[in-house]
Amino acid sequence: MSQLERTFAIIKPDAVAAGKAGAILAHIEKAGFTIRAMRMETLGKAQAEGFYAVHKERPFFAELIQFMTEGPVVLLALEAEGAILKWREVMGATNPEKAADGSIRKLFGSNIERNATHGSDAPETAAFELGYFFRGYELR
Ligand code: 3AN
Repeated sequence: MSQLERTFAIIKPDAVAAGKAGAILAHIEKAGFTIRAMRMETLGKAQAEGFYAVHKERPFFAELIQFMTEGPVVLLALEAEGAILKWREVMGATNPEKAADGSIRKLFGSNIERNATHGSDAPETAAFELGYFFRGYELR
């Protein structure tokens, strides 16, 4: 039996700066997610580095941190049955060129780095990422 689940999402600086946050939120709700928590802020360097700590050895790490701190993002807790996998599908592949037609990254992403949205990739990362940005009382 499928179960209600929560995942963590970010509308990244490229999409917010392009004025696409509203369209992406509409897409999220149309896809059947409930928005359980939401906040807009500009991430600091240490905050972004902590969030992406698993990628710190990757060659693109410094560039990724620069990008993620360049302007405001929208932080989201999304709920649905099978939310983690479902949100990965709705977003599409990391590289917008390879993302399925109609997916958020295909519609709103520019390249593999500036790809409009983030989504947790597993239950453990969803728990870490939700807890990293939201307080317990915000997630009731
Ligand atoms: P996803 O966000 O689809 O889980 P990850 O976890 O491989 O993808 O990458 C995390 C983030 O790092 C991506 N959302 C993207 O912004 C950036 N990224 C991934 N691969 C590259 C790359 N080859 N060059 C630049 N940035 C990248």
